[in-house]
Amino acid sequence: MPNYRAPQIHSSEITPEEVWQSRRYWMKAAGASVLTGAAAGWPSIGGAATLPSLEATVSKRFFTMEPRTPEKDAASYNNFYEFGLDKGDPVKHAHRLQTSPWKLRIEGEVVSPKTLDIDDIRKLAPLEERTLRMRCVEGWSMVIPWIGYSMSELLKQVQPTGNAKYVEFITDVQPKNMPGLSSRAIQWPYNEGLRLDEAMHPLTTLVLGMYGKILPNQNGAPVRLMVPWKYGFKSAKSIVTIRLTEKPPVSSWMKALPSEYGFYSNVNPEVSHPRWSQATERRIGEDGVFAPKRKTLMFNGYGNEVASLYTGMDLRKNY
Ligand SMILES: Nc1nc2c(c(=O)[nH]1)N[C@H]1C(S)=C(S)[C@@H](COP(=O)(O)O)O[C@H]1N2
Ligand SMILES: [Mo]
Repeated sequence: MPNYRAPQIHSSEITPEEVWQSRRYWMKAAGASVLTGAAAGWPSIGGAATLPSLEATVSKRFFTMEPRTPEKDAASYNNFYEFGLDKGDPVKHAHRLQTSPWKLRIEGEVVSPKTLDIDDIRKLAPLEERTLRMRCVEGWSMVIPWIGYSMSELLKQVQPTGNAKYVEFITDVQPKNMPGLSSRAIQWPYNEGLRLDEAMHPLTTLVLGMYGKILPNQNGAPVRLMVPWKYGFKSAKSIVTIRLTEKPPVSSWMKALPSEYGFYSNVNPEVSHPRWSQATERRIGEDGVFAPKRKTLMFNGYGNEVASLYTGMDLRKNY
């Protein structure tokens, strides 16, 4: 049942598309299983063909009453620096990403390292549709119906050793296909890290699809991470290696701008980025440029679930 308190939404803010989306949502919640995809397709973006459907059960635990971000916004306003620095670059260039065959290697401090292909990953646990908020450190947010399952399902399979304290996520590098690699803004491959208990938290999701279909390339096909209580950059796209380690991994963003990006990167309206406030956000597809900004919630509104991970920690120091 709805366990996330949604900020009040005025009916005047809800567009017909969102009304339709939420009606569709309730119908699905009643019917439990979804197979959307082609039937619900949007006009193709960047000439991309409609993506194959991905069947999933609507999660009763991970959803929100807030309207979903229109699919076309979620699939065309992106950060994926491997394909360029502008929000419109990934949708323009990510069709060049080679997603098949794809191998995901899970290694490091584990009893049984594994190399899985996408079929193995899809079959590893039942796929769920989880509608989660995503808050980018730049001050915008979205509500996206992701398809996947808890990262813990995957990590259990490889059995972390007693030395495993952290998990590193490493993105693919395809020099011929990624025009953004010429930028020296960050070090490639793009990498991110979590503490093992954060990675094992049920909200930490291994994502294979969104909006009833497999992931569009620009959203991190064929497999990405989604950690909804942290800033969006923690959710690495197009992952090829998951490495369990004893020492905290140093992410691309920590290397590039250590005073701005720390290891934790929990959404926290009380701790400003050195160059801007994090107190408010603009919901893409809903809040116009002139609309009053909405308040950002501690842990992006997932505090009931995750605050206990940080008991006793100074979240100003551990930013
Ligand atoms: N490999 C890789 N993963 C990445 C990024 C990136 O540039 N490269 N950008 C991050 C940032 S800053 C955000 S906000 C989210 C955006 O995800 P979306 O485009 O699916 O909304 O992806 C994250 N994952
Ligand atoms: Mo971001």
